[in-house]
Amino acid sequence: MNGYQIIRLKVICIVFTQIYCFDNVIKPSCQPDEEICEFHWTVAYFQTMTVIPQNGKGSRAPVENVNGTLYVRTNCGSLENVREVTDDDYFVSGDGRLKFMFAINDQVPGPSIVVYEGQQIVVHVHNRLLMEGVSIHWHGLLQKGSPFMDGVARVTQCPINPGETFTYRFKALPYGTFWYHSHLGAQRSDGIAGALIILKRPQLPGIRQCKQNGFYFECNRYIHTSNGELCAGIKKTYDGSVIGQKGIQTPLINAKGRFHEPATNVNAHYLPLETFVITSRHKHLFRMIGIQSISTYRISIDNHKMKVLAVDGTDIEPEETDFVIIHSGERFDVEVLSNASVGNYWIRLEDLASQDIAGNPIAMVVGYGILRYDGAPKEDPVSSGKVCTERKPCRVVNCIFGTFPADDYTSCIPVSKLKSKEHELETNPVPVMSSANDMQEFFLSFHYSLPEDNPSMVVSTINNFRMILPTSPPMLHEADFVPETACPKEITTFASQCNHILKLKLGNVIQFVLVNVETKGFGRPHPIHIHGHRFHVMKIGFPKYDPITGNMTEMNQDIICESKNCDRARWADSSWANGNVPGMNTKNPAIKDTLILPWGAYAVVRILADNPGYWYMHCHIELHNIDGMALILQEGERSDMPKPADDMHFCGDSNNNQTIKPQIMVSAVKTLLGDATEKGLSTESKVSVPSVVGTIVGSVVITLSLVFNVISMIILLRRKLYTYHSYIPKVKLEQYQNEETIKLLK
Ligand SMILES: [Cu+2]
Repeated sequence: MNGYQIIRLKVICIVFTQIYCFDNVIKPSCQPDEEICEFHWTVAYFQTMTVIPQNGKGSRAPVENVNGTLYVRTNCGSLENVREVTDDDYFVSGDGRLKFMFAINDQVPGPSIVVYEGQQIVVHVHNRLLMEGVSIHWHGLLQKGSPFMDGVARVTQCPINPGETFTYRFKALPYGTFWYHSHLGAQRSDGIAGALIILKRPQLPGIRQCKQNGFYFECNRYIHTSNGELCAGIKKTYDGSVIGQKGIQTPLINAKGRFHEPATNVNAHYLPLETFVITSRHKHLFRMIGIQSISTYRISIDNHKMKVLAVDGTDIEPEETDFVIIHSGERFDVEVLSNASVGNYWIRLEDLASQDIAGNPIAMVVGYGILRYDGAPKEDPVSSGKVCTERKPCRVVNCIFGTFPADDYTSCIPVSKLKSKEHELETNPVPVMSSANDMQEFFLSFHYSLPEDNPSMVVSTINNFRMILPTSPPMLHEADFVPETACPKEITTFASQCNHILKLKLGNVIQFVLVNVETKGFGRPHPIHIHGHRFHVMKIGFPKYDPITGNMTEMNQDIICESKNCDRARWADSSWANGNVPGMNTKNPAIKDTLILPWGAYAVVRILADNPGYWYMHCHIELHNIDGMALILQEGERSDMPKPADDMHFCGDSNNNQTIKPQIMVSAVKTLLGDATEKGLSTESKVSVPSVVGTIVGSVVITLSLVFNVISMIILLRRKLYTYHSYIPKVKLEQYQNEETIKLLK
């Protein structure tokens, strides 16, 4: 079918380790000459370690380990009726423990979208959950002209409620490695996420052409409860910042891993690991995507070096390295030359939590994948990890701190040292301000804070504001959004819970100074993500470290903080204002959409305000985002922004609308009905004289109010003051308004 793509599951597997038939080789979803690439998705509940019946019908059956062999339990009440798992069985193993998750089309990772630059992506998302709403964000896509398709529930759209279908339509721009994920709760790391690869057009001259599209390499972590449940705070990394979480967490590649219990040293060796089969003496591209909720992974491949070619979808001058660190939301395109002996090699994902809370060294949790040369036996590798010595030190790209301990013999290449390719800067030049009048500078401090109503706990904030999402999406309003709860102007001791909105003037150069001066004991790196833009990483100002231990000893002093957590800040040297910060790379900085902000550091990033819309900006650690470490950028006036699609419906506090809209009447009727119900007017079991009288009175009130509303609208229509908003669902009109009203509105 033209322009229509059906995802097909490959159900024939060759080896045991490929029981879950996620094909890690990237293949285009549509042909280059097709204009539209269309997908149909259903979001539903999902369980790992359960087999989907081979004919696709009927109940799932649990998969269990019996003495190192996997069995399908065909009878839920008994272990007697079992059969061995075969290559035809399709199941998601996770780390071997059953877990209740979410999934799109029963796939984890979610179905991949692989399109060509400029194609229109159409995704119909049907929510078959029973209780939860969902929305899908297309991480890294600019959404120019389509900000209402950005997929942030309560910012750019209403959640897609159970039973509803929402259609996303947007251009596949720019090219590169991107991904998509749910933007509600912890659904992202609990299953609703996948790769979105935009391929360069084959005929583009002068830029890197991929002979192969590469492999999916989607990193996630697996915990045995919801990713929204655990508390942070019992493990630390080299600089002393807190990066661990309680509980078992298995790093996964493409949803595969092996549960390891340190206390008993039990390793689930019988489970499949993601295996990348490569040919010898070729270059192979791995598109690494950080789906994980909170963990920071250091990735390496035994006996192989890596060459980083792109960060967050943007080409950089290649950087050879032994390790790449990836945090939540980031992507790295990495090239590997297969120049080792034919064999199997471990791919390692090390969780960088290296110390307990007291600072004592602990073994890092490691997840594994397999790099298998064509012709090598289908068995686990026996290779050894990297050894870094004084004579042969290692390199790591994208540090979460400034330096490793001296005896690690590892040097950091921070993102601020990476250089963009020239063609990237031609299409996305470094924003430069001509005067102080065409720039805005915002200091944003990411930290934990105490809420006034419960000072015994900490909450996640930016500038001491804990983001409360609006009840109605600003992107769907006709006029400028008025915060339902405005943030205070003065510095407050406790966190303020409010709609944190920053207004950007269209055409301005925007310089964000991201600050992380968290109190010792709470400090941790935050991966900061901006929607609707790719920013230039002008500078990262690191703190001071102990060169022997790597511990952070003094926060960076370039910034003066007006409060303990830098909620109001300025440059220590006033001559640095107006964009004159020394040490910035103004020539060829890396361009990203998600950046690790190390503890004790600041980062200077720039965008050009050229994309009118409401854009979310937040820490990409799932718990921090849920907890309020977020804000909304209002870019331009509402009149500068595109109008929402016709079929987008409205939700939330309609009183915020500054034009008269049908929802106001809907709300009024709902309120009246609600009041009547509360007073027992419609409760059958409470029939009494007063209630009968109340029912009559209530009915009269409702009838009069409906008549009043109809008359009001007729008057308003005649005065041409009434605006009909086509994105209000008809079902609401039909449900709450009489025929005459509907006729008038049509
Ligand atoms: Cu964070």
